[in-house]
Amino acid sequence: KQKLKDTITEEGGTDDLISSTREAAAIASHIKYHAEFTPLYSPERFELPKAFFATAQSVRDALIINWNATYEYHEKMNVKQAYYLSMEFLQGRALLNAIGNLELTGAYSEALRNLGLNLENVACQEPDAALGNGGLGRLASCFLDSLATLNYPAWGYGLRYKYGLFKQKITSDGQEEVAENWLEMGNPWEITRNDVSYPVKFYGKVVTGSDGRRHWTGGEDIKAVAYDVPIPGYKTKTTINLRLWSTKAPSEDFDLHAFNAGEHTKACEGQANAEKICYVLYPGDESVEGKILRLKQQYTLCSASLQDIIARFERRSGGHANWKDFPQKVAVQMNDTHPTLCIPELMRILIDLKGMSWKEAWDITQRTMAYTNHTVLPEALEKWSLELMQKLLPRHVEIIEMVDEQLICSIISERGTSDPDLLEKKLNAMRILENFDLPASVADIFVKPKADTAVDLSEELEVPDEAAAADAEDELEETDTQKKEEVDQEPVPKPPKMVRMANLCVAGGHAVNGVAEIHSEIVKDEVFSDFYKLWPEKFQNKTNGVTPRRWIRFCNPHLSNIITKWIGTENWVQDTEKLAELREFADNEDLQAEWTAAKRSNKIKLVSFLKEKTGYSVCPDAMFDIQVKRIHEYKRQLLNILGVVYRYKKMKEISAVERKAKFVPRVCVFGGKAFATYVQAKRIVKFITDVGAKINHDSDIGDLLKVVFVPDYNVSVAELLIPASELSQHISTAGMEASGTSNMKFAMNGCILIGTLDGANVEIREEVGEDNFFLFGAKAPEIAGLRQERAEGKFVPDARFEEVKEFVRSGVFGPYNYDALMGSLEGNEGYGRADYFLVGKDFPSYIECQEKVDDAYRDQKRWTRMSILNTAGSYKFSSDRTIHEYAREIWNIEPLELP
Ligand code: 4GP
Repeated sequence: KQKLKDTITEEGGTDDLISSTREAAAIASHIKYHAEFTPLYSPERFELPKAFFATAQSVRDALIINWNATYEYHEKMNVKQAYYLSMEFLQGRALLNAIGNLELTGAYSEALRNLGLNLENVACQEPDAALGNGGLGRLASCFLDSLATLNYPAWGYGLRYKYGLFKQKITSDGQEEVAENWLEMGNPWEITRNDVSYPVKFYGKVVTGSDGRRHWTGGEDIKAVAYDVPIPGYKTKTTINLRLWSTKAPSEDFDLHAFNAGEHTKACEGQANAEKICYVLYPGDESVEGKILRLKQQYTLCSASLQDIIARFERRSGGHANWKDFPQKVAVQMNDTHPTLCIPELMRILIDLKGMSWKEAWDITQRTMAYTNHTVLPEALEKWSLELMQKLLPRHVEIIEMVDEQLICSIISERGTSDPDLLEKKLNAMRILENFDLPASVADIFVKPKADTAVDLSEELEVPDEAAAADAEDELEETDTQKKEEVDQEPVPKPPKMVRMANLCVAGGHAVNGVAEIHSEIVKDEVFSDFYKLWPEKFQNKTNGVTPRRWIRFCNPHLSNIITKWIGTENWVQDTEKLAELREFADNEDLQAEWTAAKRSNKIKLVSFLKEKTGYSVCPDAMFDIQVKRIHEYKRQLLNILGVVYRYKKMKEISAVERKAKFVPRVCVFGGKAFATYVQAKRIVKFITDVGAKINHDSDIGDLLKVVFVPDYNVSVAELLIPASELSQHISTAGMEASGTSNMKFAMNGCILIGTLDGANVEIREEVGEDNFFLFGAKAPEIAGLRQERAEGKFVPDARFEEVKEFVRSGVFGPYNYDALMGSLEGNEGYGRADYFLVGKDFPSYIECQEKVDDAYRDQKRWTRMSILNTAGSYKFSSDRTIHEYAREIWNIEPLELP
């Protein structure tokens, strides 16, 4: 009886007891069947790893039924379908999510109990599918969940990396990266599709055939093989597909003669070459080999996916494809610039293989493609060396050159040629090809006039760069010959010719969107301001969202049940607007008591996790203050840890009694990975762990302050940390964080944010109310001026900032040399840009804001009210809302529910 009651509590629903018992019994026998017939482990032992595989296999069977039904129905109805192309999908674990979406959590829990196991322990066996790096990849995964839940005809396409994002180990030297072999024990969620594969070509040459078309021939061919991952929607049969490509050599590539002659490595070369394309996400690209590999990855994703999409389009058209209809049947979303090659690839297929004219092909391409920008960091706006691209993808470069030329014509016709300087500036900013002479056809109509007279431009035909060079020659003749010799001896090297992928995306698609309101404004006004003037109709905002299934319902069942009870329905999991109804109970003492109890139980769970992973014991009564995200200077983990150091220093300066009275006990948790070659980010990790090692062992401090760096932060760690968090930090330099999505997850779980007016923080604050958000720091429009001031040496640092740096330098935190870190905050010689991320500027307002946080936390009633209002105000940040917006405003697709 008790077991059945527990089942009901876990499901939060009112399942019929008898049918649920039957269901559990059926599931248990299904699991046992797989334990016996899926020979992953010794058949005698039914231990946790084996139990996980057997359980997953049984869930997969259920998914496959829905997945096939969805596919068949979409095929039959032949409706427009959206394709989300992304180099990253940060899926995390699938088991609890799948059974949750299938509404089988209670039944599985009971089935496993009947087999003597606990569902949570079984679920922990699953390795995270970490085919992503950060927010962009996790967003893609949230979108898949929403697309399925909302019954949209849509698929994801990505790459099946053999190794996930690295495993992060924390040693006395800081972060160490270890390969993450997530597929080692097999992946129960994927379906190998040896029947679905496409050739992908690299290198070779382009010739004009007797049919007048361009033919790309020779070179190196590999094969992209599909691996399908069913993605179930919540409370719906719709189960969509995430198709991941893996690369192989065509079978004829195996050199049997060489092998038999003992040349084993040579014989397998083709295979090794092909397979390495899908080894890792973002292989190091310092070397030419690394660059080639990345470009090969991008092209594999684009080429295989488009071939697949086109094959489906043709099949669904019953062999009478009307290509003009293609954009009415297909929408392709490019998640950041990594899938940009889709644009020239679609053009190539349409022109060279389907025989279309440039104009027709361009119209179809533009109407099909759309691009999402996820960052304003200039270093992240991809550029590829033209030379390299020309070797690897010669036909695509021809097409890109034509797109560039076409773009130049659009710019010229829009701007006119009356102000050539301005025009030249525009062209330099907007062209797809960088450091490139103007094409001859355009040089005919564009001429840079001498001086400032408005000459008739159409008369002069010289290419501007050459004209400039000639001017330089004239000048030289007037100066002394010695100088000329100097110049002759040391010609200024020409900057390399590059292809700007983002510009190609903007030109080749019909929509460009940012991921939060403030970011979309920056995209329009700064990143692509010239394009915005040219094509304002292309630019949109789509504020990010997160799936409430994974990010509250399943990761925080305790709080979810309370919400269901107070709102009176569980529908809020699909219709998050209902969360706003919690507002009216924010002061209710009963709700407050339940709310606090849920938070406490989540904190207690985290306490044991932290102990297990780091050895540190922390007190669940302290405030849990968490910052988890990729380690990056703009995200300013450094500001956070310097704030902690300042707090520690102040604690040490007073007596134990005063200390207790003045400070609220805190556990400061950090987590996140630094990109392997990002030296400064790795120094930050080292610094945080050193500070933790010192403070956590200081007996004066005890439970008043603890600093814990959680190693190997990933999706499943986030699922544990977020529900337990009370304060979370989103403190990027204003204007630099495109949106953030963990801020949404934290708010949803009743956590209060401290943050700058950046990314989605702005909108979160609007929704949860100013009083329920701790705001500090410079605002986005002030940043440029502040940087200028900083660079000119006019910045006067706050005494507290100087004090904290001095303290760090005094060696309290160990022998490691922090000069490079502290120096970056000052712009000392050799440390580059002076505090580009404005840590020094924001430090005083940050620590003052942290004092307000302490005050608020002392009043637990007020804090709990703030916490409830954060959950209530998070309703807007469901990825269901975001996906509806993409579907309506970019893709033009409709939901299609299975009968
Ligand atoms: C991230 C942004 O940094 C983050 O603000 C945003 O929420 C997320 O994309 C999803 O839109 N960018 C990346 C990246 O992950 O690699 O550029």
